[in-house]
Amino acid sequence: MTAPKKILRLILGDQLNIEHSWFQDPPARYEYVLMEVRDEATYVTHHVQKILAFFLAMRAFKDELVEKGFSVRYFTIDDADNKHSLERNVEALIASTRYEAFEYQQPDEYRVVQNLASLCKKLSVPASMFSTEHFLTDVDFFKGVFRGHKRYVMESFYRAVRVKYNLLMDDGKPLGDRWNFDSENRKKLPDTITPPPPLTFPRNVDSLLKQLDKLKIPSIGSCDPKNFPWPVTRAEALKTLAYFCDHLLPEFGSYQDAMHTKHHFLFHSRLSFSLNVKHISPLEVVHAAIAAFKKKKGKISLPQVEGFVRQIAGWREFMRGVYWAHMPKYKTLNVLNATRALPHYFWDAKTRMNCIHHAVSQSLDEGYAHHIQRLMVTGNFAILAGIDPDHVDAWYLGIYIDALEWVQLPNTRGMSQFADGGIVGTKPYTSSAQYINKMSNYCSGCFYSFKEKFGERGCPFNSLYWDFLIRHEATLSKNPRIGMGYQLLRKMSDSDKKAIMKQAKSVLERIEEL
Ligand code: FAD
Ligand code: DLZ
Ligand code: SF4
Repeated sequence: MTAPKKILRLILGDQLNIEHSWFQDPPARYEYVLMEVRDEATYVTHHVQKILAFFLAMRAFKDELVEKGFSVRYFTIDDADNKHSLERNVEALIASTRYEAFEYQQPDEYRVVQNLASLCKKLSVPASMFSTEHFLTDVDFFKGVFRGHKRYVMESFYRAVRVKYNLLMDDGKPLGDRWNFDSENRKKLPDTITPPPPLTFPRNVDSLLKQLDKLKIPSIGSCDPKNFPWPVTRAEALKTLAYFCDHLLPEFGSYQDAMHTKHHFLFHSRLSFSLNVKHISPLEVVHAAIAAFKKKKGKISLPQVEGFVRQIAGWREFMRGVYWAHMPKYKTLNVLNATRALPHYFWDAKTRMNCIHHAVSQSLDEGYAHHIQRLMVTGNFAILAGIDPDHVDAWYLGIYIDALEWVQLPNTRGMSQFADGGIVGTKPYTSSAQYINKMSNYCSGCFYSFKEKFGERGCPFNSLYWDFLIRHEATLSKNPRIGMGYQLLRKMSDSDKKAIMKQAKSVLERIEEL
């Protein structure tokens, strides 16, 4: 007697959600498939720790499913039958006639949605798509918030999410009678404070590293083979969340914008990979933080927890809304017509600009930099220098452990590079050395002087900042959010402006030598 046909269910590398309702269904009817494939491992040059993190997390998820009695087909990267693309592997499995239907969860990336939709048209069995049951909001919610509005404002969206989920609310009003505590959350790290060490999960990854090497999977960055640090299971993600609530949340908001040469993680949660692969849900993360705040009143203040909830319930969901509202066009936007290539120090950190040196070398060593390093150091330099947003995107999408296009693209092309002309943010996030010096200890150890614009030691950020405003005056001068910059520029004499433009030109001519 032939075995009854099963339903084939695909699980992508960023769909490792054991709480999904799929796993309440009777195991005997389904076969789950996960696959390590060259297409996903090479569509951009990823950081080696990112490839390791995805493969380790997928392997651990497979083990968990098998332990729970589910039937799983797992393609390892060196599997002889592996066709190295999601679609080709599914096609081959379906061709075996062992399955009566194909099911998958909605991918987060436009590219994968399109590929799977075309695959389904070719299959000989019925196919259906399911929700990932992960996010707090969907496309309709995003559209609903902004219906009738000329532009998106993150703050309005965030407030709507707070109300919808009753997060930090008090009888219909925001707790503490304020929605936003940003102004209290912008401190430099004083010498007297040492942030707690990050919670890590040391693993020996020597054999997997050797395998990637043997298979010639390209990568950037480094990894200590004996000490792969990131959480790659739900249990580890939950430990990271608990550690955050106990040790880091009390100072999270205050120092969320601070940067330091010695303390890379400061009070940040390091939860982005776990969230993005769906080991943990945004709702359980914000609920855990709010519960810690309620339990430890006095130790954790409202601005700390509000700052954290804003990142997850606000920015993360908002960015996803923008991505789906504007893809595929978003990926081509370049309103500032930036065309320059990324200089070599984005790949080797060899530059006398101490801020870039630290932000890049840390990213190469750890696959991580926090929000302000990404926005106000590397991103700031890229927009000021007029780097092509395609190059900037590829760098960000490759280098960070948490980088997936749906969240990387609006952050990079939108918020950081203003290549979308202001869809995500109301103004370009640019600054001179003044801001970097205010928020970090980078400038004190730098070859360049944060106070100078000119000469050999003039900080490149200074001349580039003013030159950027001059270059883009036609596009940006009417923007009220950067009115201050243009007011100062108007007071500048023509000869000062000429000197700045001359200095910026020379900086850009020497961009590879800075
Ligand atoms: P925390 O500071 O502890 O914040 C908590 C959580 O809030 C994060 O884990 C993340 O899920 C969420 N969050 C915070 N800021 C944002 C934001 N702007 N957009 C979306 N979620 C946010 N985040 C990614 O997950 N993937 C990316 O590819 C990515 N690329 C970025 C590129 C640029 C240019 C910038 C400026 C930001 C980018 N971010 C990205 C957002 C942010 O930098 C990271 O989420 C954060 O640094 C991850 O570290 P953490 O978990 O310690 O975050
Ligand atoms: C990032 C990544 C990598 C490096 N490798 C794989 C893989 O081999 N198999 C897989 O299913 N997913 C991988 N991923 C994550 C995918 O890029 C992600 O699941 C899709 O882009 C959908 O967001
Ligand atoms: Fe960066 Fe300029 Fe400060 Fe040096 S002086 S660390 S280049 S901002």
